[in-house]
Amino acid sequence: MANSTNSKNSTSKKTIPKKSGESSNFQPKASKKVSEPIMQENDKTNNLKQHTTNADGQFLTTNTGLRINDDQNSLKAGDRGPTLLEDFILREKITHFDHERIPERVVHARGSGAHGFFQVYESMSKYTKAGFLNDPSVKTPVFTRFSTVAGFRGSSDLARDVRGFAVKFYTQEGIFDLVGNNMPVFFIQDATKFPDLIHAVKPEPHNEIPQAASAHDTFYDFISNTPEAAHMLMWVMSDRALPRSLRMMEGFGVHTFRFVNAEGVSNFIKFHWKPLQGLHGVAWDEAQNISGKDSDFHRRDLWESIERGDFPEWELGVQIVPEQDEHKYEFDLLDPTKLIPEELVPVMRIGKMTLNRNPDNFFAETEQVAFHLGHLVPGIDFTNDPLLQGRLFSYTDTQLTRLGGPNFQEIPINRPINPVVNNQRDGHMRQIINKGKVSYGPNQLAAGYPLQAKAAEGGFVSYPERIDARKIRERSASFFDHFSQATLFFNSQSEPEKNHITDALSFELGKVEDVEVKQRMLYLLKQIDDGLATGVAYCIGLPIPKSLTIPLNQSFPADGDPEKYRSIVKEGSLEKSDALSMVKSAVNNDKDIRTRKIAILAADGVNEKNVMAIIDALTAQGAIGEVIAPRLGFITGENDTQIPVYKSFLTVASVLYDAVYVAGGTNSVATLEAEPDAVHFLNEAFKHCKAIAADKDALQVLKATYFGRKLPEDNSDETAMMEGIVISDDINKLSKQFISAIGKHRFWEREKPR
Ligand code: HDE
Repeated sequence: MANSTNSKNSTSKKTIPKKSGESSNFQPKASKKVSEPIMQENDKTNNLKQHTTNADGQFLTTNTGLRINDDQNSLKAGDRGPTLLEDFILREKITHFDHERIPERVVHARGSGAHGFFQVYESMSKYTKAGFLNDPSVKTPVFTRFSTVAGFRGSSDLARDVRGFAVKFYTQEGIFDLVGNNMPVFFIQDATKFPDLIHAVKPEPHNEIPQAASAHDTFYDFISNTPEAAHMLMWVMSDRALPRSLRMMEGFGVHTFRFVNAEGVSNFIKFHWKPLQGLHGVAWDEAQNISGKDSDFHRRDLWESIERGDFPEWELGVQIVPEQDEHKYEFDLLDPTKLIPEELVPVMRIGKMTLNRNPDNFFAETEQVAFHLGHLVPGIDFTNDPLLQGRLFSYTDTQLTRLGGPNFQEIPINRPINPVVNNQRDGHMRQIINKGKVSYGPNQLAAGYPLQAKAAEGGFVSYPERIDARKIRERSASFFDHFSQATLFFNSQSEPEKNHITDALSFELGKVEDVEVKQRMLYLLKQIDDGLATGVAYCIGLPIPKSLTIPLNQSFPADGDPEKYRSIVKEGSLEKSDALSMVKSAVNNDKDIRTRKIAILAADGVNEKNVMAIIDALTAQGAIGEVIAPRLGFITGENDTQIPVYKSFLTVASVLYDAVYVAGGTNSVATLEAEPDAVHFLNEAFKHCKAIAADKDALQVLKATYFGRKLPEDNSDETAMMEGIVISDDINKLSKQFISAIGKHRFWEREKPR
């Protein structure tokens, strides 16, 4: 690794030439050895500490440090008189308040972040010289921000949408940002279409409706004229767009990047994040209800799990394609609407990220953090993916407005841990005090400092890719297969997952008002899968058109030949890829129920022994059991034990839980059976295919539900009444079976037969 100084007891040092006042040469001759500090996980936290403050034990002051005597009353001419302009304390306070808001991100406005660290498993020096990927003893601090794309800053977490997955690595060689999504492909192939895509998906400009939703005319008008979006559309209509938790979703770098090693050898790579909490989604009906019951559901879940010490973890994976294989596949590696199926190139898991600290201040950290693909370290480089290339412009540009000027890198969360030294100066809100009269290079007056670093000294050198080309506005013909991978994605899903996609499209197009747009969409869906198009056509009550008067693909120049831009359907080498299905992909710990939330329905007279036994059994598995009763406070068990109530039916709903247990006890059961909220709670849990357990004497509560009549009359020998519903008078047996049912996440086969 170039400039590696990371290993413990490291003696390796970076050489920085020493200033020589005598020298008339720009490159000083003498040199000084500077040993670099060993990088550790708390380095960024310590770095942030100098900017952190609190009011403990302190007097209230103005911004100039003047102690304030009265913060309750403004300065007036008499106690009933007008307020005086002289009141500089009032004016300072109000002025600051008036300017508290900054523009929200134009996309990815709603987000949640956390601190943590990344550690590589073993040196990747064979492929990359990036220091943080070379030394397994180094814990590189990270700040990660998850987001939705379309909604405003105050919108619901559970919108059907792509999720941003942006990681800032504070490495010893500078900041590396991996600014990805929870889906491995994107809607468009060229950056110039991004404003169109976002204008189409955002609330419609005349009435600003709908919020955080793609189910409207302008989005499908754009999509139905943009067949390159077909593959991404499948992902967004799948349950990937409805994560159970930010901790339970995958992440992807999307574009093809390069790793470059110390010898200058480059390999193409795709980045992946694999969640160790499992990979799970929720049902669409559930997502809509969560948005009403707790629109901070994902933010709260991330925050609470870190506070509890259940630190979320992801493994960083890479797919590596040697340079000579660039043209080996039927898709183009530079096309961001294509993925490399894991069956063709397996994902190598190379390290792990752990998020273990919540921000101290949402605005200062999560809101002000600025990501950018161009935050790069030696050993990682770009490809010519036209979407990636356009992003390289956008991310700095947007911060100038959002964060107010060119010094946004000086905001504490955005500062690297290693020194920043250059001749950039001044601008709004400059924080650093640069000494000396020299702010240019080359210079002689400052002996040439700051110096350019050679590659061996850690200087970044772009990969010298050979380019021999004409300057043209064109897409490569290798980008025109818009449907093969959309079909591959659809075919790779389990039956319930396919049904969810059909339902999602029926919902979305059901909300579209323009008939022509709907029909174009049906035509487009038919190119992906006949059954899918037929299913959606049936639900929205329209026929699939046989042909279109205006060609499907509108992404061609004014005097381009539409024939040339026709979508080509290529036969892929794969018919199915299990890794594309959340249900089928074998993600680590999927059976694990750690951090799952289980509702325990109870009322006065409950069988407290069983309540405690279930809570203990769940806690032993790392899950969380919460007692929910008709009112807050305490309920009294059948043996007079006082049991604290965590939430009442008024403040929570079944959609906020992963599974439900109904405890026995004559009076409790009678209350719950007659309590519409308790019955509704169970109905929803059943509808959303969740595990349900009940003590045998609580069976009558289940019988009061809409699915009660589906339960077998005689269950004398069986614990499992039907898939995912367990009942028993033996609490140990019940706990075991219930835990195994929760581990299966959902029982989708319960959904209506089609
Ligand atoms: Fe972004 N994107 N994007 N994007 N993006 C932004 O930058 C943009 C794209 C992604 O938590 C903005 O700082 C263009 C793909 C994430 O702060 C903006 C194009 C992927 C985040 C911007 C894309 C992403 C952003 C808005 C097409 C997945 C949130 C605020 C060429 C690989 C980062 C900001 C955070 C944010 C531009 C496409 C991911 C406007 C022009 C593809 C996770 O600069």
